[in-house]
Amino acid sequence: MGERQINRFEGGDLVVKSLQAQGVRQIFSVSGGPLNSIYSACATHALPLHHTRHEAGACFMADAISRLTGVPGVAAVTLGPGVTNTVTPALVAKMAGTPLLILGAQANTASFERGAGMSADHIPIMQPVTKFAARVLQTERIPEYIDIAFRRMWAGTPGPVFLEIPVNVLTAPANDMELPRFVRALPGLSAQDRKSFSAAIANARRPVLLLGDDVRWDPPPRLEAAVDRLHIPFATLRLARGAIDETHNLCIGPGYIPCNKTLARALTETDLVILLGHHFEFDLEFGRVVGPNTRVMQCVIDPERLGRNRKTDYGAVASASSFVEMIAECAATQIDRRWVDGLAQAWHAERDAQLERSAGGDALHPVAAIDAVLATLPPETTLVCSHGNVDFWVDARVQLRQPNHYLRAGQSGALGAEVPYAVGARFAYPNRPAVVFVGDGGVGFHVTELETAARYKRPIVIVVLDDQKWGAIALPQMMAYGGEYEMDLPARDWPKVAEGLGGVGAFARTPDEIAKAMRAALAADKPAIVQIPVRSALSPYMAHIS
Ligand SMILES: Cc1ncc(C[n+]2csc(CCOP(=O)(O)OP(=O)(O)O)c2C)c(N)n1
Ligand SMILES: [Mg+2]
Repeated sequence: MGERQINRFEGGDLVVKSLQAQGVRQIFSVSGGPLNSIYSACATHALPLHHTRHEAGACFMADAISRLTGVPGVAAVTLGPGVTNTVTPALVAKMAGTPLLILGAQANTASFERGAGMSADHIPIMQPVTKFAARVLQTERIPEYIDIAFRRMWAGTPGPVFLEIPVNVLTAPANDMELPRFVRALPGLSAQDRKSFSAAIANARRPVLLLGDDVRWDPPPRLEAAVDRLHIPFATLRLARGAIDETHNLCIGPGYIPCNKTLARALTETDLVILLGHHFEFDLEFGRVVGPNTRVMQCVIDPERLGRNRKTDYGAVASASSFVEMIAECAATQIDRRWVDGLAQAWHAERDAQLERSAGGDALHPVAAIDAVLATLPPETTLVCSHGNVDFWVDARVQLRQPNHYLRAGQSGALGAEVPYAVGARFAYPNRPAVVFVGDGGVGFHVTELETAARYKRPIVIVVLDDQKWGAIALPQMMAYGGEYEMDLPARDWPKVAEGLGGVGAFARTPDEIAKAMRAALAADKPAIVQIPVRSALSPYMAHIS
């Protein structure tokens, strides 16, 4: 980053210093003239600035920073099309419940309503895809607005916020001032709830614990010990993937019914579902499989999610950590250990059966390809997964050993987040490998961010699982309509694309070739693409929801 050439303090300095006061450690952008004040202030105040290839890429990278570090990521984008390019990542963050601050430029207020170049009416565009969208009209109020944005971002379920700052507000002279820092404070479980909840857990014979999103933003210190002591089977959902080591003997797999029959069975047979930091959402089939006489205990930080889609018998709006404190002190339980151990074994058998069924065939089955890739990865790897058919196989195969090492767009199911997420992961943790699983369709969305990875020396590895089609759409289409309509994607040379963008690449067709190609890619000091031809095999998830 170049050194600053001017000697004045203005709105852009207030933006950068306010972000730093809030704990922000870097900012993503695609260059835009009205943002020059912010760029110059980044140099003055040593806030690293990373320029990406597309505003969506910048926002997805910032979202990855939020998810992996817990400190909100920030993207600054130019006006008009710069802002509209952020609509999808804002929606993804809103649906996933991840914090993200998007700063949008705006034309000089003196030209409002005169048709200034590039200028658009951003607030009504951003309002439905954010939790808060506002315009800052006074330079001296920049720190206050950024503080409000942080408050709104963290209130209830976290999510994205948008601030628009006109260029004359950014470039007006300003005075340095004391800057606010928002600190999130969460309510604890009340004494009354502690008492009634622990009595219900002590009396349960077949409880199941589902660990969800709140656990990511408020990691409970003694979670694994509490689970061990009570011998409760658990599943991890979405942002809480890896909250406890998923190779643990009480883990019954990922918390998504469509790719986990064992979980569906557990929820049918349980007498107490403990839903921590989550609600009965789409991937839990809105709670429909939970028996009518099963009691539901739910603890969430956002009252809006309490009892949503399925009534709760024991409900609390409280922090995940205070809830885990309660279960850590629960009295001895009536737990049916045979049932619990049988569930964990059933999940292992379900996983093993996936592998057995994948044998043979010309091209590799996705499961064989995915397992071969996973076997090459160091434990500190950040894994990123897209949303095609092959990626639902990944979701079912991967066993996260630790929290905050898995990135997936989530509820929005958006293709396109995956490559920028991996680059963002490399900015969050420069020394951890970042590996993306993506189909031959999904890779086309933001593969150009591989160039950003090359430019900033953040060598990600993109694994393209290539079935030569839009498989997730094609396979169910064939089942429902007896044909495929424009679903084929011709064989393309993605390693060559990597080379053109400043990286390296290789094809791999067998487990041995995968091991070799992955080792080379992980050791390269450039970003890499490993392209693996796979056969088109409908994942249990897609089969279930189609
Ligand atoms: C932004 C966006 N556009 C379209 C879709 C719909 N969609 C879901 S999966 C899929 C096919 C993905 O193809 P590919 O990446 O090759 O993975 P495959 O399903 O073949 O394994 C499409 C088009 C989506 N999820 N997100
Ligand atoms: Mg495909």
